[in-house]
Amino acid sequence: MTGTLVLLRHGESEWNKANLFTGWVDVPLSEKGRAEAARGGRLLAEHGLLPDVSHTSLLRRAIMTAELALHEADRQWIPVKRSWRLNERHYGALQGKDKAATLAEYGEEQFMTWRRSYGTPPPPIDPASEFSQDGDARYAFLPPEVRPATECLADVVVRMLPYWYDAIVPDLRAGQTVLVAAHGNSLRALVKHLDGMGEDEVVGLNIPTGVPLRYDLDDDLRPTTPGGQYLDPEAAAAAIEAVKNQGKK
Ligand code: DG2
Repeated sequence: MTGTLVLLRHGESEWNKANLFTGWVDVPLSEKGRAEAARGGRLLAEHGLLPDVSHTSLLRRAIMTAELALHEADRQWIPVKRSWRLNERHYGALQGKDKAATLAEYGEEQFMTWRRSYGTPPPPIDPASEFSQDGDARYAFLPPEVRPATECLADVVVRMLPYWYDAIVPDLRAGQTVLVAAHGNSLRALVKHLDGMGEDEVVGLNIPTGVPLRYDLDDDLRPTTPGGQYLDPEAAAAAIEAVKNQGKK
């Protein structure tokens, strides 16, 4: 029997709060984000959705979210696997930039193309930028041609899917409840794949911070409920609106 998949975008980070493009910059959770992560864990416990294994990115906002949620659900002891393939989309030269200032400077169309288009990446980051990950020890194992300097969502799908098939699917096939704690855009890439969404459709998809999204999958790994089920649909709807409107404050 195929196990249950639970997707969890990390709680609000310090840079979500400050309205800055983050990408691969390794920022911590805000206090609100820590509370969101803990609440996510309580929701898991309340719904009897107790993870057997957890997968995160290499970024502390996802790592901490999984830890806080699992602590709250009394499952801090389960195995944790981490991969750069679950990292947030690399936001290129936008990393560290203010979303509202970027919107004002480039206009709504360009801003939304960079944020949500499937195939257009932002300009690449200058390796000398303080927000570049060049020289970051955690990516030293990646050959230079694989290490991104910017990514569009299509690029994220390509680098995320091998991890889905090689690491997450085997856990699901073993009948486990699998928690994937990751990011707005790496989860958009996964949801696009799971729900078989078209490139135009995924433009309108936003993932809220800190609300677990449950997917039950059939033997062909297709969702039995398309779009999955948020454990707190009201909180998810409010948080989705907040993500949509980023840059407009
Ligand atoms: C946000 C997503 O990523 O931003 O990189 O700024 O989920 O890791 O906080 P996250 C970022 P948007 O694409 O929604 O602007």
